[in-house]
Amino acid sequence: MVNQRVKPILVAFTLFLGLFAFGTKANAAEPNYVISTDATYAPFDFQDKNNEYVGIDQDILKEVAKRNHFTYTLKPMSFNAAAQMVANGQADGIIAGMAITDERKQVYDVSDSYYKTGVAWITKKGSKIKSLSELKGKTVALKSGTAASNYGLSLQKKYGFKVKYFNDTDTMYNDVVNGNSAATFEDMPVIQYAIKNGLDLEVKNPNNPGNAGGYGFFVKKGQNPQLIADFNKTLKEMKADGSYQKIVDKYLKSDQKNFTGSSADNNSTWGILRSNKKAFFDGLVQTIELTVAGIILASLWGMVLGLMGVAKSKFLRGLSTTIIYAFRGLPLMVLAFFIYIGLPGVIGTKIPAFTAGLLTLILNEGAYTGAFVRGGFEAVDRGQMEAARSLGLPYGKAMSKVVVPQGLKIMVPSFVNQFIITLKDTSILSAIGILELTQTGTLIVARNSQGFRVWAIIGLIYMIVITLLTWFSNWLKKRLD
Ligand code: ASN
Repeated sequence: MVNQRVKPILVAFTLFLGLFAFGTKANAAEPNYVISTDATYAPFDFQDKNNEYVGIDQDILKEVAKRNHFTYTLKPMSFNAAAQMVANGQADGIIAGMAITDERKQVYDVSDSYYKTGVAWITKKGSKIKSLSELKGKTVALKSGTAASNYGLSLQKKYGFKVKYFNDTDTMYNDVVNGNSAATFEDMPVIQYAIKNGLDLEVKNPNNPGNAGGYGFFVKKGQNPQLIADFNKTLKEMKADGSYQKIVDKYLKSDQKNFTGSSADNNSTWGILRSNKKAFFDGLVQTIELTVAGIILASLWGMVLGLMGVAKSKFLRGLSTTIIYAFRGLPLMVLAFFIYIGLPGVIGTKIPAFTAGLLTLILNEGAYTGAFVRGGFEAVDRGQMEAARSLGLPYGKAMSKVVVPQGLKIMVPSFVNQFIITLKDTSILSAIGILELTQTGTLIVARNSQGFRVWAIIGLIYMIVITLLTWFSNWLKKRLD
């Protein structure tokens, strides 16, 4: 009986997911590549005042695509996740101020070098620390998965410092500026650009960068040789015809303000709101889409799990307990990375970020929902079921007419609670590059360094949405009563 009730829900659920999975753009005549990038890595990859991705990398990539007649979908996120996307086949290539190293050549095919780099070690401006040995016992900030972080780690034993990891360069810099970390390691051209634009840090080895080398464009080993060939060919042409130098000059010879916007736009809450209204709005829409779809589908899935949990069949009850146990136990971010970055390497198909995010929400929030739904049904006095059965109602009828309605009433507060948690949990999905509210905030702060104002605005938007959601839930509750 439970099975029969569950079946249509499962079918609808599968269809819905299928729509998301296959709803991505069909290939036009020109090939479309997925290219991942570091969302905050000026002057190579960053968002400008119009919330467009710009930078030396981005301009070169645009030119390569134009001259070789392909289009691409850009996936900006943290560097570490962006690189893993290519290694696992989720993206075709990565351009992210990524240093060419021997270890990386084992995993990726790489283009010719397009920019000179090397690792700098950095302290706060005016810091008394003069040599690496003075870092003994102190904390050094590193960015996960980068060549600079590997370089830092290779010195750790010798100099005896502790390390702390960050996902993006700006947060890492800020940890040193605020005095929480004593030093950091980052690529020379990247830190020099930030210092030139007013960051309060100091490079200790300006003439002596570690692991000097170059930046390249990377694809997964053995895949997309055409992309590498196109990149190399166009890079040569661009160096010869002067367009490469023009791009470099555009970013290095002009004030960063040209890209970040005026101080009126950046130095007041109102200015930030006004100049980023489209980005805030788009982020909010993405958050709401994820929340609404997540709430509906996770509730359905949770109901299925809950009903299975009180079914007559021992097998179904066991299955429900196992699923709830597994998905309640997994941290949301681990699940998101597993689905988005891990799974495609095994199943051989790309999963769009939104689908991966939604699936994460369904599995995680659905497990919590399943647990309280099961509990709610169990809380309905056993006597109710017995009474219904003794009146001659078959099990299924007794369930749907007597137990379920009473159980649902008990569950309403838990549902409301879970809706709010789902909304807040969408922020964790920023880690897989979904441009929802939190990721929108990260990108804006990377540009204007106005952490306090931007996070206050983002926090306020969440509070407003949560208030609306609570009102709606209360209204629903009254109607159910
Ligand atoms: N420069 C870094 C690396 O080569 C990449 C990055 O942080 N965007 O590992």
